[in-house]
Amino acid sequence: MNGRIKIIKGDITQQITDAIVNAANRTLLGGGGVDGAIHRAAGRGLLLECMTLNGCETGKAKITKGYNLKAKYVIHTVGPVWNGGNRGEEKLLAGCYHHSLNTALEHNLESISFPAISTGVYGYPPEKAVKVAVSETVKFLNANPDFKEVVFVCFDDHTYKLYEAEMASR
Ligand code: AR6
Repeated sequence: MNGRIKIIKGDITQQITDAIVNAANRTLLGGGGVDGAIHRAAGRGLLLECMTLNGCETGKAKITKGYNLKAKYVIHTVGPVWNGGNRGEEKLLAGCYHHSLNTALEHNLESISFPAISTGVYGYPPEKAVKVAVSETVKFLNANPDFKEVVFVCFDDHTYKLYEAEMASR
């Protein structure tokens, strides 16, 4: 991948990529975790724009401006709630990465930061989620050689180590 995938420990609201991805819910009207942090940092303009979007289906993505964030855009995606793994969770999570990356591309963006979608409140096992995240990202970067950078922003050491191990295994 020639250094186009970065894994860092940190806070997604501080990233300076063209877009940051929000692990939202279907209403797109805010919540806890990453969603709460992004809305707090972006300010009320973000909520007002989200109110015009009519929500978002699980596994899909919608884009807004970044308002007070360092990133110019927020791509909101809705991860699946983990229900044991036999309810199409993997395909839906792959859809989150696929649609977020393609939304960035459609808007001529070149860099994007992802949180570990669904691995918090939604309960997706992180060791399974990182495999989906990395595999969709590698597929996308292979198909789009001009896309500059995908950053996986990890909130804790455990998630960070899982991404490192997944990348090392490829
Ligand atoms: N920067 C980076 N990662 C973070 C941050 C941050 N500031 N804060 C938390 N994480 P979650 P989900 C990590 O729960 O599971 C919301 O209420 C966190 O440690 O934010 O997709 C929405 O409105 C975890 O590893 O998202 C939905 O209702 C990961 O980000 C629901 O939660 C995702 O945790 C979505 O749940």
